[in-house]
Amino acid sequence: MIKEHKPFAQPIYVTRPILPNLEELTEKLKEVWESKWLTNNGPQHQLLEEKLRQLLKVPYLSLFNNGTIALITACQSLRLSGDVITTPFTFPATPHVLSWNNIKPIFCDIDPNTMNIDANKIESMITPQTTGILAVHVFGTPCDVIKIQEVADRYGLKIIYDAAHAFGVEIRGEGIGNFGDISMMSFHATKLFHTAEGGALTFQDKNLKLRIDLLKNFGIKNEDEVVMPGINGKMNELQAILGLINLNYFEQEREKRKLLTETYRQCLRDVEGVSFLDDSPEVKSSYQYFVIRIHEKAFGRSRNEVYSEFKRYNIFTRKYFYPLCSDYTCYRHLPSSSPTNLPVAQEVVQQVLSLPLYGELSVSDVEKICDILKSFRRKSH
Ligand code: T4K
Repeated sequence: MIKEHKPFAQPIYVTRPILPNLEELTEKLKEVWESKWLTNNGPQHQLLEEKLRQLLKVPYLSLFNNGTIALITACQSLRLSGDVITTPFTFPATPHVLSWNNIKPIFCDIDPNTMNIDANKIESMITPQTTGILAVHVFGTPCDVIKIQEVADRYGLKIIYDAAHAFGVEIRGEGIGNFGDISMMSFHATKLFHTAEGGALTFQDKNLKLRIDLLKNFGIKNEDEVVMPGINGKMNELQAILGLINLNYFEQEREKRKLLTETYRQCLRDVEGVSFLDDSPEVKSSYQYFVIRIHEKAFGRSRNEVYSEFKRYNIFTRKYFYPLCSDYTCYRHLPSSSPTNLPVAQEVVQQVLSLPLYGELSVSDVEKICDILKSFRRKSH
């Protein structure tokens, strides 16, 4: 007999931010109040920058007011122009930062397993106009960084990684921010580690640090010189203290999410028509999202039906990242947006569903979500 499930009493969202103890925050706020220094490379900003640099095991790091401005600045700092090859399966910010730099996004199909840009297909998209690759470690799963580097080296292309979801990810002990020319991490409230809004660029090159820090502060070198057309990308002191405090909480949050992810996998492993990625032994994960794919034929219900049905139980999953960026009105006219160029992405985008994942959930909440999901399944006759 199928057990009837009651809806959750409170809405269950796809994610919830870690929130520090208010007294702890007030203590830090007092420090900022006393200093009367609120932004423009203040002491809290400097401290957070250094702490993150060490934590993420990168030689250079620059903080930003959000991840999108950080990515826009990354393109500027590498002087990208013309065409840049990217993935259609991502958040709107990824192709938009190219447009804001007058660069044409060229959409390349994705890998059917990782859902990241298919490194084997990048080469066929390269033309004389191509200046770089903007790849995304989608849901925190690392791209094929070795193959992408090989292609980039062969054609003299720059690589930017959108590592918005990959805070604290390591590949064989190496911080993910060390691959490519620049990586961007987002510290938005929905991320494992956050500063409400915020982000950072990580990179290897000392000269890039100077250039990026100028670019994020209007290009002001000193009181007498403005040396380039910069932007206002500065993280303020209030964001920085939130980050400094959240550094004390995020590892605990990651551990909780790991446990919940393992629970999801255990409960859903044998459900026909549902698939998901397992951890790789070489990768330390961010547990940023738990994403399943619904295979309509085998599950008997479509992803859209599952998404709607969940709402009846007060569960608000997300169809990250539907629609494909190549289907947005601003990009669908591009030749690379043609569905025939992106068959894998077109299929995957109809299957994906991000299930709730955050430390406040209990193991039994996750078990209940899985039981509810299983109850949606229609067996074929
Ligand atoms: N590249 C990639 C690959 C990205 O995913 C993102 C951002 C970026 C670049 C750009 O980085 P930022 O410029 O944002 O730093 C959210 C986030 O706003 C966005 O940062 C994130 N990716 C994206 C995947 O998710 P929405 O439109 O889905 O957010 P929203 O408001 O619907 O929130 C989702 C759920 O989170 C809510 O249902 C409840 C919960 N929530 C949200 C907020 C804002 C909270 O509990 N508290 C909160 O304060 O985009």
